[in-house]
Amino acid sequence: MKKLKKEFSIEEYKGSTSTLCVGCGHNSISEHILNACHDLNIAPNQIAKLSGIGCSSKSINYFLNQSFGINFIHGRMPSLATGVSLANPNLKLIGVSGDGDTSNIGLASFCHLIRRNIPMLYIVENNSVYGLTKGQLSATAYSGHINKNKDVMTDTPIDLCTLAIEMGCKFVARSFSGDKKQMSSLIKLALKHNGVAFIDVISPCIAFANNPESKTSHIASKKNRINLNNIDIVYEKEKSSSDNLYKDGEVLKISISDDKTLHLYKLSADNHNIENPSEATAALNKIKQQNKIATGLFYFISSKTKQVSLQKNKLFISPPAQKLSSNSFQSLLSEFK
Ligand SMILES: Cc1ncc(C[n+]2csc(CCOP(=O)(O)OP(=O)(O)O)c2C)c(N)n1
Ligand code: SF4
Ligand SMILES: [Mg+2]
Repeated sequence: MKKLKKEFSIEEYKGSTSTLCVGCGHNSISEHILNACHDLNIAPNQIAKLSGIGCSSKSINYFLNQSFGINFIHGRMPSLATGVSLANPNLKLIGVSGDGDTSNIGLASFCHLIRRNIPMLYIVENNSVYGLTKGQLSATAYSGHINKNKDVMTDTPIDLCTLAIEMGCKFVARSFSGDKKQMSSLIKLALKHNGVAFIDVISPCIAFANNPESKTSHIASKKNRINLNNIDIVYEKEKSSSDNLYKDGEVLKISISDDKTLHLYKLSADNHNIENPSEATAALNKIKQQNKIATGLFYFISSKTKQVSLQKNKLFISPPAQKLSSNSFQSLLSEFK
């Protein structure tokens, strides 16, 4: 992708020092997010980071310290995002959630966010366990997955990607926390998308799900992964740096704005058409039946204009709040102590 003249240094995108376990996949994802924002030259004060509860949700503290940030209640980040989007539609929203936060306690909120197509990047840092509360299995754990505590997943797992496609999400992808190149391209494309851009990221929990029987350990995630495609965002007048990289596959070109085109490189010629939701779902199910994990951009419909489907006339919009003085704010807070 074309190098933009940077207005902000990389330091201005950094966050606090991570308190997560060393080697946790979530730490790598924080790095990918901050690097993508720096590459795209987005002003840090034009970004709002939103999350729920969990190690993954804590991670918004470890990037973009100069951006707005709210750590909300468990599973309700989508509701928060809906409110923030209405209050200030000009902010870029980055939501970070966990598999438990999204697929268990917050499943309904997730579905409604997609129905409303709130413009935001929605990342699930998926380790198939509740890391923060010591590794219980979450609803995304693959069939037969066993965590460190030797709990076995016997229930039907929820695949957040097929669910997102079914709910009408027009940007659905999966990647692996250790794949810097793919994560970088997906996040950059997602930050330009006018609607929910959902990325399910396999992010190994080294404390509770990195055992040999785990399907999302560092080793298993790499071994079981089938990557369907790679993407590149290309300026119209520029020749793609990776034009000849994937000689065996097809290249699909999708216009994403007046001057940019998405180049999608299929890694096998018979891989599905990413603009067809039924083909995308069928491809994911086929790979799941092989006990493998599909990654790549699964479904994408370019939307050049904002398409928020929130029916503003049906919502009660309160008049602008009066700004409280510092003293009044302190006295209000003291009432709740
Ligand atoms: C209403 C409510 N129920 C349960 C909890 C306890 N709790 C905190 S985090 C968490 C699960 C987090 O798992 P996940 O979203 O996968 O994040 P991870 O820690 O794995 O990154 C649970 C059950 C809570 N904080 N609030
Ligand atoms: S417990 Fe797991 S998810 Fe939480 S910080 Fe440690 S490795 Fe990451
Ligand atoms: Mg988890």
